[in-house]
Amino acid sequence: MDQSSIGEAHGPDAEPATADSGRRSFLRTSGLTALGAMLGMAIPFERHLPAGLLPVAFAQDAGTDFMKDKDGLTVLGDRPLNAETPAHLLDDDITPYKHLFVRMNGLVPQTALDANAEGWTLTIDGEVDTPLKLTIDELKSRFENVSSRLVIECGGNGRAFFQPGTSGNQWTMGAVGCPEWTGVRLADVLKEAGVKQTAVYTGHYGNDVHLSGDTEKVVISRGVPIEKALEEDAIIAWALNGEPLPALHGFPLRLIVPGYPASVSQKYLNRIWVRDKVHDGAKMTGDSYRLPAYPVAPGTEVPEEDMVILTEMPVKSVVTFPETGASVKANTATEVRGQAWCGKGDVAAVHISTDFGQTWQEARLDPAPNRFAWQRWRADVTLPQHGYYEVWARATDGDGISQPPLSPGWNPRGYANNIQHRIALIAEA
Ligand SMILES: Nc1nc2c(c(=O)[nH]1)N[C@H]1C(S)=C(S)[C@@H](COP(=O)(O)O)O[C@H]1N2
Ligand SMILES: [Mo]
Repeated sequence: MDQSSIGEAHGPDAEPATADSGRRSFLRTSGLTALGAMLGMAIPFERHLPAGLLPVAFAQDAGTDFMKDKDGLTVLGDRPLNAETPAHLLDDDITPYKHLFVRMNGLVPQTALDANAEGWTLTIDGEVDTPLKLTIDELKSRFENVSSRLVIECGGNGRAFFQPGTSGNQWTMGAVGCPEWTGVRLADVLKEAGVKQTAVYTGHYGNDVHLSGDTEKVVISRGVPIEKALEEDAIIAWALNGEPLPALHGFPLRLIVPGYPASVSQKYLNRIWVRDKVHDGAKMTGDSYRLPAYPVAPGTEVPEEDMVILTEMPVKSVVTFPETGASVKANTATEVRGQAWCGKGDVAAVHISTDFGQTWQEARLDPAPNRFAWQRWRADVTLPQHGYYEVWARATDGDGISQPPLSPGWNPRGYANNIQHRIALIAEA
């Protein structure tokens, strides 16, 4: 890691380095400091470590082992680590670990790197009758265990297609996946704590490390309206496809709140704070995960007070087979297939076009195995003569709203782009 870059501002959300806060000084006198705790050992000379300077032991980039069990992902950045999945690698009904996109806002915590869940607890506090502090064993034994396939999609998926461009990771179509998650229902745990009448929102916390290395700074802390949290789909998960959560995906616990941008699906989860107002944690305010309250012309500067929180993600689909650029035989039926999903739950229909949107053919759409899983669609296409074609896919939700051929709803930070996915197909004579 380049020492000179340590502690630099990272993107629009970065905060200036701060001097020691009271809590940090307290931790310093209590033996193992927070930084030391993350390293798993004392740092005897920590008092000489300039504020905000990150121990090189925390160096994390794509050059390390992080991506070694990932397969075919496109790395967009290595600090923080972000990688998306090419559409043709999203063909599985259950996304395997190796093909699941990675979105880190900070650094993977040492506990996850060590797969060390010893003493891990999840605190539920705030507007509840009985605050809870649960070990993972207690979570597993006191609540019904559930497994479901739930889509997670980054709010910025599709950002790369906005014109003019907006800042942030230039995700194309691949910041999405649908693994099977195992855990307990968030609603069951909240009910056990007893949600008070005054509860308005949840606030989620994890133990990942801010890019500055400053342990006082929260990497990301988002939340959802309490009504959403009390729906039965959201889960507090400890397993992905039957295995303990991998380090990159939130070991040992994470939230999966389907339908909303995946930024609410807190990894490394150790606290859910039930708030009596809209949560105001890191990346809940300003332009983060917010959209203008009204349509704006592309490029418009929108006053902060006119921005509203992005909640339900729009209906969307990907073509997962064939791979873009593939050759097929003209005048012969060829299977085209993909996945479709929607922040409201189920998808109503998928149509495809091979003539740049002039005509549309309805695809066969499988029912979802559970709400908020993506749905397989298939269609047989016959291309009339040799030459260049495109397959465009268009999913429609239960309210008749479907994907547009151009990026809809330009917004300053490039969220919620559900533009139709297009692949190229070459028909050979
Ligand atoms: N603790 C923590 N949770 C987090 C994040 C993070 O940086 N830290 N990133 C969020 C965002 S923006 C996304 S898109 C998803 C990505 O989940 P994945 O990396 O498991 O695919 O995790 C969310 N949960
Ligand atoms: Mo995200």
